[in-house]
Amino acid sequence: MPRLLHMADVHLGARHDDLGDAAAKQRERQFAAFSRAIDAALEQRVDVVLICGDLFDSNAQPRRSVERAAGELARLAERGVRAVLIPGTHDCYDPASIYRTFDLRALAGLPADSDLLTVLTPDLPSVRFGELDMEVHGPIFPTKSSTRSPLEGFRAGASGSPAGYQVGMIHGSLRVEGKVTSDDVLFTADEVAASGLHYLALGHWHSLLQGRAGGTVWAYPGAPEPVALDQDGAGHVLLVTIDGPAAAPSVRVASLAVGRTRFRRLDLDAASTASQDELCRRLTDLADPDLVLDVRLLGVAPDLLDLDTDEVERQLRDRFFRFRLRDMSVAALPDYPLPPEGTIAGFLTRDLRTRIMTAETAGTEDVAAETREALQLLRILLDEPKRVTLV
Ligand SMILES: [Mn+2]
Repeated sequence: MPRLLHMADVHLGARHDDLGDAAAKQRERQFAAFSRAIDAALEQRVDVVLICGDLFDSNAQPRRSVERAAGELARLAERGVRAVLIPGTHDCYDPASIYRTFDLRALAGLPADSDLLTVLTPDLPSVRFGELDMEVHGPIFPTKSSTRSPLEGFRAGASGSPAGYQVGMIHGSLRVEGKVTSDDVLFTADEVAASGLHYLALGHWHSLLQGRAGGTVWAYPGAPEPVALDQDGAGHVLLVTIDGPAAAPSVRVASLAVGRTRFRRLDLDAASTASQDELCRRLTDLADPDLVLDVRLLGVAPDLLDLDTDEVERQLRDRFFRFRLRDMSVAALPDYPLPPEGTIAGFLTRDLRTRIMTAETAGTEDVAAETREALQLLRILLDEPKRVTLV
């Protein structure tokens, strides 16, 4: 009964150009998640760890970073846990591949013939662990992308080797009609169903997803720690248990959380927001250095709510791992007596109101919101011109 820990898309050494000063911090968080994944493998006493591509964010990494990663893999080897890696798209097996430049097995202190650490390549597309009655296949291309499916003509167990548990590793996209139709490496559910694999360990998508095609269970664990801040399905590795006779085993997949970053989307009603200060106080109560908080202000904003979202973001930035505020509220319609008809103000107010109603009826909400704002601005210009600065 082999037990596997499946991870992918760790992206060690990611540059995070968009994060500025926080980039180094995020790289350390990613390494820490990798380290926790190794801890989890040891705690769970798995037999094999599968790393399905993009362990490194690029093929150009300093030697000390590769040594540090190899040090983590050595912790598995010391306890007799095997690891199998495949190159991905970021660390692809092109002529400059990090897996050609560095010998991970040697860096992990293992002899050249050790089966404790294996990098699958076009020259070594599969490895067999007799003790576990298991074969691991990695149909790898020597290029970043391919027009051919990695599963084209593939059939596990057809190589004449003794049958056993059949596991595949691919870094690429499962074709989903209408959703995923082009990518660097693409394969179909039909090909998965015909693969003869019992479990297909996938990488490339950064959020957790699993499914079944024919007799094959497939899963993407997602990134152990989010690589970009919109990857709210990231933060996991998978524990895979293959049970029963090798001819028709059952496969169980469970996720383990290893990432620290958490995500929360919060929709607030603008109508119940008294002032910017009050909003800041309310959000400060949620302060958490591991939280990515994405706030949307919706509904109808009171006339007197004067909000500077950039300023709120500046004030709250240090209280969260990442904080974003989007003001998607619309301005209130006038609830005061309209200026008399026949005056310019009266004509403009009525004209704008009609346009708002027309836009709302037609469902063009962006036009309606913009016109509401124009109407609100008109009222302020007429009543409190000193509040308005024209730039
Ligand atoms: Mn990736």
